[in-house]
Amino acid sequence: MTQKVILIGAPVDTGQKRAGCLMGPAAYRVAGLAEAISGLGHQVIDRGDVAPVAHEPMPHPNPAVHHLAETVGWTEALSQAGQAAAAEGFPIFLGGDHSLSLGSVAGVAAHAESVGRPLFLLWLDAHTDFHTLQSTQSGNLHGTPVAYIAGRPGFDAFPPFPAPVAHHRICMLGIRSVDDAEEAALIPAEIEIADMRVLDERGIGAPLREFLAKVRAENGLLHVSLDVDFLDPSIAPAVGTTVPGGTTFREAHLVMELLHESGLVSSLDLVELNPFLDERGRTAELMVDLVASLMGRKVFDRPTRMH
Ligand code: 4U7
Ligand code: MN
Ligand code: MN
Ligand code: MN
Repeated sequence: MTQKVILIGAPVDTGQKRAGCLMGPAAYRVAGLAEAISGLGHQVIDRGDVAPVAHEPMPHPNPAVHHLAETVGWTEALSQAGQAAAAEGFPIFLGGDHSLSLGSVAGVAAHAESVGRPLFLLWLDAHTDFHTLQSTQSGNLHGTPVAYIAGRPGFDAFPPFPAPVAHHRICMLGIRSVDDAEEAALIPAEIEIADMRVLDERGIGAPLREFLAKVRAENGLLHVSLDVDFLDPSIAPAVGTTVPGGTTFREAHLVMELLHESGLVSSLDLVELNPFLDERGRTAELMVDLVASLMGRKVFDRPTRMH
């Protein structure tokens, strides 16, 4: 299927403390993201970079929390851009750190609600990003988006999340770093967590196929959030939060190929790329190649097989 792909630059750098993610959108453009997608026959529109809504500083009872006002401003701006783009085509958000997903997913959730379809979320990450503003110890808001999306309390400074995503509609792959407070909140939740131990034992295809079957059964929209640290740092060094033991080149491509075959993905975040930490652009190029697989590039162009 030919898509109308809308690129939305989100140079967000305030959700963590290591400067550089603001160069992410530029690095994806230099690495040829638009050309890779249009080369597969899709239409590509680059909307340029979004700017955050300005706010006065917002103090928070948790003294670790930083850049709250900036993050709220990004959330508002990206939610608006995301809702409009989702109504028109297939948005790809070029990050920017993972706090951008507070806004991108709010936008696509508002769109899903307006068309009366349930939103599903596939979180490809080393981390669960399930902190509330009360529970985060680092105060880095890139560790909080899934909590906001799932409707956890404590996000009073933010716009109310439109139609929070039900736990059974969330799946996480690649997880290998979970803080105690996140674990305590996740244990009773029915969020599907295929951590690295599960992927070692079952492979990455089986849990993903199970989740895709759920999306299909409910005629859902599917948002995919790809954090660079989903990948093993040996192949993707350009990220501030490296965690050893990540997914391999082929595991990551297989995820993208299965997602393409499913035809279910409706929006995508590319987050946490820090080009300042890259080696000759290799991480940016790998991310572009993964997007190409998601958009239909094949190793060998055999007729699609279902398993
Ligand atoms: B990312 C962390 F403590 N949990 O809260 C935190 F381990 O978007 C990391 O997934 C969060 O990269 C990582 O700071 C956020 C930490
Ligand atoms: Mn993340
Ligand atoms: Mn992460
Ligand atoms: Mn639940």
